[in-house]
Amino acid sequence: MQTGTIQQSLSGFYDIVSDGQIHRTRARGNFRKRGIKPLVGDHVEFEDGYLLAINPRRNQLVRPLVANVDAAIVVTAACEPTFSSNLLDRQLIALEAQQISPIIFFSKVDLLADEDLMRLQRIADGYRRIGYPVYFNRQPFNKPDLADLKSRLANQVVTMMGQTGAGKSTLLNHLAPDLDLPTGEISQALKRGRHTTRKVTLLQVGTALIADTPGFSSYEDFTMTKEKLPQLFPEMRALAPQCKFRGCLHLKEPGCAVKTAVEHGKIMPSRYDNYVQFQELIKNQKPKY
Ligand SMILES: Nc1nc2c(ncn2[C@@H]2O[C@H](COP(=O)(O)OP(=O)(O)OP(=O)(O)O)[C@@H](O)[C@H]2O)c(=O)[nH]1
Ligand SMILES: [Mg+2]
Ligand SMILES: [Zn+2]
Repeated sequence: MQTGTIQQSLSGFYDIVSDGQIHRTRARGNFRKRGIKPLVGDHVEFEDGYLLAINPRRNQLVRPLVANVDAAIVVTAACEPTFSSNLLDRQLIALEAQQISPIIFFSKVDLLADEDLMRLQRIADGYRRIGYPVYFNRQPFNKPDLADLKSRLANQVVTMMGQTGAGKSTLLNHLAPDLDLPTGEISQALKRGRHTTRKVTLLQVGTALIADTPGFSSYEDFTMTKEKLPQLFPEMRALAPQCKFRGCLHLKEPGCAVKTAVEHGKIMPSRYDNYVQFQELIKNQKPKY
């Protein structure tokens, strides 16, 4: 029996990395019977070309479909496609819910018009104040940023995350030029709604394992409860003990420290607006059986 990590899956086969070598395996039939799908990132046991067992997962994302990651690089286009704080916050809470550390990487800052640069810079600073590592630089893929990012990722399992065309594969190519991953044409990808990257694949980048992933055009993951949601916003989580009521949802309650912080400009209005919208979405969700 050998152990390893699933690197990619293609049409019923699972490639497993074990001691730097790749082994192509098939899943034993009873996984499907039990409704278990092996995922990229799974720690597994295998023997003679058969995947035999999956170890319990530390965490698991639905989009991208990947398991057991420490951190995620949320590649966020400053433009082309237009920046959306709502889409960014949806991804951040999905990561927070799985205890995956988000790293926000703004792409295409070089394409911003002068008048938009200041606005986006303020937004980037806002996320930095929350405590997230944020990369925002008008010189795309400059050496200091790449070196800083690489050292941050050392020895970690990481996933790329973000919209189609945001620049996930492009960033990976800058981190490790040998990868030579295919990248898309900006305008073309958006028009056809096509993904350049088609499947999740774990790649060795220095001492890190990083999953390149297909992008998405929208992001919906509201499986958390309304009580859990405020805990997925670090700046609200920090203030909640100062709210008058325990379990304050920061909506209509009096004496709410979060609402006061929004009024005083200490919490980004966009974050609070998105929070309120997400609460609404959770409330209106059809119950799943
Ligand atoms: N000017 C500029 N172009 C960028 C930047 N980042 C990415 N691009 C371009 O954006 C296009 C799309 O990049 P990709 O790396 O293919 O995007 P992706 O996120 O991997 O897309 P999917 O694989 O479809 O999910 C390519 O033409 C890149 O050259 C950037 O910072 N500045
Ligand atoms: Mg790609
Ligand atoms: Zn409150």
